[in-house]
This record gives sequence, structure tokens and C-alpha cells, in this order.
Amino acid sequence: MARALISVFDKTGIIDLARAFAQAGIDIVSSGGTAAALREAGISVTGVEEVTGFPECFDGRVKTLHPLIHGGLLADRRRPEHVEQMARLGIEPIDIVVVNLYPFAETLASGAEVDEIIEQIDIGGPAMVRASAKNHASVAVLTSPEQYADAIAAVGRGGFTDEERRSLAARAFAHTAAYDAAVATWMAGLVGDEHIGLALPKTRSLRYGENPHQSAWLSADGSGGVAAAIQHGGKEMSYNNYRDTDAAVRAAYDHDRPAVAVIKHMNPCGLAVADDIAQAHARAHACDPVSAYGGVIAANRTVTRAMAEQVAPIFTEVIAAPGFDDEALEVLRKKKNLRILTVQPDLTGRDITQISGGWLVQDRDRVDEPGDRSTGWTHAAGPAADEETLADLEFAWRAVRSVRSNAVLLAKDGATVGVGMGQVNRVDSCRLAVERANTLGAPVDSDVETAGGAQQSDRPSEERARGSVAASDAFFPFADGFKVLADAGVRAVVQPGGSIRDEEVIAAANAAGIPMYVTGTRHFAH
Ligand code: 93A
Repeated sequence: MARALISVFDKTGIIDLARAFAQAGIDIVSSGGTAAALREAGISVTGVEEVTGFPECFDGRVKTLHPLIHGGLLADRRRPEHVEQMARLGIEPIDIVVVNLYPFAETLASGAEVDEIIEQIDIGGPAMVRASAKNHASVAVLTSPEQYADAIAAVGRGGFTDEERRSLAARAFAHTAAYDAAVATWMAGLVGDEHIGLALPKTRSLRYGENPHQSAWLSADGSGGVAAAIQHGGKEMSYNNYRDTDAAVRAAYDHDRPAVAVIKHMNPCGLAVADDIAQAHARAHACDPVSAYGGVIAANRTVTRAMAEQVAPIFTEVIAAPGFDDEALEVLRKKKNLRILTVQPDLTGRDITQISGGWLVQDRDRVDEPGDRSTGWTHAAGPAADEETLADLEFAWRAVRSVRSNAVLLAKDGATVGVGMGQVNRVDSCRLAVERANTLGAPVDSDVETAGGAQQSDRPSEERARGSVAASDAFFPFADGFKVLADAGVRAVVQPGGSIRDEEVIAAANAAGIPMYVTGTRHFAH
């Protein structure tokens, strides 16, 4: 005969579940309040104190914490010596555990006093949940009324499968972990040391946060990435350095070819691919040498001496790469303040953003959807682009992923020439991309030599928007943005499509004779 132990604070759905257990011939053991509720519904139960021979005491703080209960949860039925010990000690096995915990978070949120909150820290409940989850080879553990319907179905079929018990156990451990994290975070606040809050333990103190009046720390989760970077020299990493470095590394690794991203305030001021990493850097820097001052540089290949010599004259906060040639390190280490980081990127994983009262969690945006390759695009307007133009469009599309929305990016020969970032309407992003392309750039062959001496380059350049290609991170809601690009002489455009006015936009591209490709994939970055 199977046995179930039921001890729930939230009694929702418990009568139906217990009836289903009783009908399946399962004996029910239950704690004080739960037992009373079940008996009232006419379900026969054995009280926990009848099993233990010990009364509930200390205002209910000790109810189920007893070897005759925990032995029944933890004994491994597959081991003959455990079975023999159970018999000798008079312990009967428990096969199903239904527990939900004291409402700690709800009590906290209600504005209760400290003593009342402490009383709502469940001890016996999590102990039973963890014991059952550990022994999931023999015990099924339910922690939420949402799981009851499936459990009723399972007992109707004759019991839980190994796989079901294992997945219930995983849920159970996650549940108690979150419960304890909430308690730890509250207590950390109580003693005025939020750094020890379990949710975000401090790996390293930072001098300050985004601004000097904000305290801050780094909490590494052990998955590698920028948080685990090895620093070879320079000042301590700051909060803003970490964020910009992360953005730079991601932007560089969006590309398969050797690529360099120069980031300022989370946006690229230059991004380029080339056959060689030094060349990629020279071309990324040339996009906007004015903004590259004080930037964060990331490469997706080992930094060579040639690249290091180009970087050295430019005031740079951080340089990050998967490795550095010895001679490159020698050159860069002469810059006493330059933070030099070896980073093994963590490109998968999730992005977590805090909002008031909680968190938003999403898969990290990567450039690996079918619509991220030109083979997955639809040719929507204008003549077909030649191979070189298509390659430029593909680069521009990969590069625009790293730009804050609304993002419009102009590129030529695998290098950005104008970036329009962070505007609240797309037509402004188009204007900004064109204006910055036509005012900021430096010729690639001479900019590197001049950048060190005259950090703030004010040399006008040729009209670089003309003959470039454009990528837009989301659809054009009207034709106006496209027209700005067409008037500036852009030679091809790629965009996700999907606006209710797509036809207007496509008609404008046809009228201008400009190839337009539609990806069907969007890359917002807020
Ligand atoms: O006070 S406890 O930490 N000590 C215990 O031994 C214990 N056993 C069960 N809390 C304990 N529980 C919790 O009581 C369960 O997690 C459940 O939330 C609640 C059910 O109590 P009752 O059946 O008396 O309503």
C-alpha cells in the first residue's frame, strides 16, 4: 500500500487531490491544519503526531521534523540495508509528498513586522521537499497546486514514472532555492549588507556604478564571458567598462571573419571585418575617429603587434580579445591606464533585465536566424544586387544587431561608415546615419597615424553615405526614412519588412531603382 504525506499552507485543490489518492488506495498522512481540512471533507487521514508519537510543539515550529517522517522520505528502497533498517526502526516509507510552503514573500510584501515575517520562514516544509527531491528515485514531490491535475492523472495510471519524479524533483529544488534566496535577500537588507543577498552575491566590489554616487559590484555566475575576463594591465574595470566591453565582444563575435568593434556608451562608433585583424581595426576606427576617443575595442581574433601599434596612439579605455601576441602585449602594456582583457566570450545564455518588482528574462539575441543570411532574404524591390553589394548588405545586417534601436547603419566594403543609433523614430535614425557618415569619417590609410596626435579629428571626409548600403534593425513604418537614404545616394537596403505600409516603402525603392531585401527577422536592441 502506497503512502502520501500532505502538508500544505495553501489548501487550494487539496481535497480533490486527496480524494484521488484515497480512491487509488493510497494512505494519507497529514499535518495539523491540513489533516483537519481533509477530515472535514470526509477523507480519512492519519495525523503526523500519530505516526511520530510526538505532539506538534513550539507554536507549530516542530511538526514534521522527526525521523519517523524523514526516514520514510529518505530511505533508499533499492538498498537492502536501508529496507532492513526501516523495518528494524519501525519506519514506513512515504511515496508521495505534497507540500507548499509558508507564504514568506507574501508576508514580506504585506508590510508585516519582523517577528511575523520570521514566523513565516518555513523550515519543516523545505526539509520535506528537499528530502523527497533527493530521494526522487522512490518519492514523487509536489510543491504547487498547478501540479495536482497531472498528479491525479499519474496515480490513475498506477503511479509516477521515473522521469516524472525526476522532473518534479528538479522543480522542487528550484522552488526551495528561490524560497531561500528570498529569505537571504530580505535578511541581507535587514542587517544592511545587501552584498550578501543570495540572488546576486558579490564577486568583486566596483569603485562605483554608472555614476560615482551609485555603489556597485560584479556578481559573476561562473559561466565565463566578460565577467571572468583575465586582465593583463591597466586600471581597474569600472561598471561602465564591463557593460561596454560586453557589448563590444558581442558585436565583434557577430561576424565570422576577423572583426573589430569600437564601442562607446553601448553603441558601435565603428565596426569592420577584413582578412586581417589590424586591417579590421583600422577600418573600424576610420568610421568615426572622433567618437573612438575613450572607446572600448573588441576583436574576435588574437591581437597582433600591427593592431596593437595602431591602438596605442588612440586613447582607449579597454581592449578585449581572445588572445594577444606577446609583442602586442608589450606594446599595449606601455599604456599604463589601458585595460587589456583576454575574454572567452559567452555568446549563448540569457539576458536578464530588472524591472520594479521583478525580472525579465530572454534568450540572448544572436545573428543566427534563417533571415540573418542573404540566402534567407526576399528580394522585394529594385534590380537584383550584385555579389559585392549582397556581401556588404549581409555585413551591414550583422552589424546593425549591435546598435541601440532605432538603428540604421550604413556600410561599405565590410566596414560601417555611418551609424544612426537610439532615436525614437526611424526617419531620425536615417538622417543621423547619413549625417554622421558624411561628417565624421577619416580616410582609412591616414587616420591611424593622425588619431593619436589629434584625438579629436575635425577633418571633413568625402560624402561616404553615397554608394554605401543601409541596414535597418526593424521595418520602415513609412517611406520617409527610406527616402532620406535614397536621397543620400545609398545603393541598396536591407530591412525586416512587415510594416502595414510595406507596399509604400517597396514602391519608393522601385521608383528610386534601389535594390531592397527583406529579412523577415528583426533585431531590436533597447
Ligand atoms: O513550522 S515549520 O517550519 N516546522 C515543521 O515541522 C513543519 N512541517 C510542515 N513548518 C512546517 N510545515 C509547514 O506547515 C508546511 O510547509 C506547510 O506550509 C504547513 C502546513 O501546516 P498545516 O498542515 O498545519 O496547515
